Amino acid sequence: MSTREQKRILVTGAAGQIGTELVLALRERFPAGDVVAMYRSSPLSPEVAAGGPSAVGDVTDVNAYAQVVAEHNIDTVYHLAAILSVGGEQNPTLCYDVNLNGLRNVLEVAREREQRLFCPSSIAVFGPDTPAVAPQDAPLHPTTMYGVTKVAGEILCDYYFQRYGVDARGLRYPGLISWQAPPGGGTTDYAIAIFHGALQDGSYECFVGPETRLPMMYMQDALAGTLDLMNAPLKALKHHADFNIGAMSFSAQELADAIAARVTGFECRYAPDARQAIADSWPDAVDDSAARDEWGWSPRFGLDEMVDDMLENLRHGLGKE
Ligand code: NAD
Ligand code: AKB
Repeated sequence: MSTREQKRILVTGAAGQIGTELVLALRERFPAGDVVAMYRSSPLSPEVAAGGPSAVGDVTDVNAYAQVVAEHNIDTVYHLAAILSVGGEQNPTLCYDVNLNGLRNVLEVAREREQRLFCPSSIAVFGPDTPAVAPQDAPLHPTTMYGVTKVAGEILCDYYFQRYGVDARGLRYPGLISWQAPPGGGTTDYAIAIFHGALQDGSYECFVGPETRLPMMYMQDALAGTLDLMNAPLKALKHHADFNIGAMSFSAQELADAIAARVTGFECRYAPDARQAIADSWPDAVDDSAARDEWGWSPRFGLDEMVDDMLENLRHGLGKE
């Protein structure tokens, strides 16, 4: 049960990797006409565009954003618009502007209109001094601008909750693996591109080394966790915008081996580039006991289940069944 009735929902960043699927999941759960997909320049997927209302908007323009919210009488916001880790190192100023000034605009409108808010964080909040299994409450010393904005974003959400009572919640997603929409410029994108390489070319050149181990999650689990956190009673939560959630942890080599066991002749080569340093600054896995204790987090997909499902869906899309 929801803690408050959700009347009209806005998803920012609705053309992105998560937004494309979250909009569809929300439209299954709530009347499709009440879920508004907001995008900026990248187009919405045909399914999202055809399945309910949409709006063009830029979260760094507070007046234009507030107008979208007012026009659609928005009650709950899933704020996914962001610049990810690789894009953030290419343009740190843009990353700061979208991820922090944009979030502040979203929080200000949430405060004025008493909205509920979901704002994802990331394993990018952690830095090289984090233990291999990242604790829930650890010192946060990221080395990317993306990570800096995610740490500050968590703190900003907590500030708006403590000071103004804005019910802002968030998860530190691991690298998310999915097949419906392409990833948006992250360090963990190799764990998706490797599937496309395997099915299209029979090979993949991986931009991190074989020993690189990171926390990862299949999109179906990420969507379920997002909706479950938003449905949790507020009084059950001790944390708000900074929950670790884990599902699986594997090295690039282990992923390549799992694919090779299912795609005859697949070969993975390794050519680490600048993204290796970002991957090396993140933990191998996370301790998600707070999410399990406070709102019942429990993932369904491990490495084998994820690889089977990815290959089945991508083969279907490519007509290679
Ligand atoms: P994405 O890059 O695929 O999508 C982000 C969307 O935001 C894009 O469609 C982009 O056009 C839009 N956008 C950028 N600037 C904007 C602006 N100024 N105004 C409005 N829209 C703008 O990202 P994603 O993977 O869907 O990630 C969504 C959220 O989840 C982000 O906060 C990200 O940090 C977080 N996250 C994602 C992952 C992952 O593996 N995908 C992991 C951890 C955290
Ligand atoms: C990225 O690699 O930038 C994202 C993330 C883990 O936040 N996928």
